[in-house]
Amino acid sequence: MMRTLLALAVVATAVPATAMDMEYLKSMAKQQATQQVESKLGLAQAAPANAKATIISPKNGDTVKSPVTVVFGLSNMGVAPAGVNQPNTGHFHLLIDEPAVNLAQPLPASAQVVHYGAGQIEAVVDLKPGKHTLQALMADWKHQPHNPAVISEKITITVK
Ligand SMILES: [Cu+2]
Repeated sequence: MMRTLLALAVVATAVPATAMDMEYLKSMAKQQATQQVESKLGLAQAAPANAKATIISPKNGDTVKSPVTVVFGLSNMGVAPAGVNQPNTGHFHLLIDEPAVNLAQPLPASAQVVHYGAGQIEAVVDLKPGKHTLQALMADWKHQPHNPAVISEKITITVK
């Protein structure tokens, strides 16, 4: 193992970095520095460009039976478990029946603000009969919504 590492280190230093590599390394360093500052100050992570959260299922207007399986969708960003500080990622939260949330603060956990901190992309929720609204909201490793918040359209469903 040690021998392999040494061999890799030699190869890495022997190959000169191309201009593109340098640009990549510089952007990575900048990203890491930004991330450290965000962590220290407890600031929201920047949302990746064009990041979009959706609820794939159920569909707006659907009539369903409880428990309801909710399938989340995400584009242009990744899913990471809570506690894992990785740029351009987050974990899903389900907002049930329009809870009041402050997007500038870490999200509280409640029956109406459900965290999927293991990185789940599907959830099963118990809902009472009647109309309910559902909305998916991403937040970073410290449960802080991104800036700007990556939040889905709000859907309304009826539970039989
Ligand atoms: Cu969370």
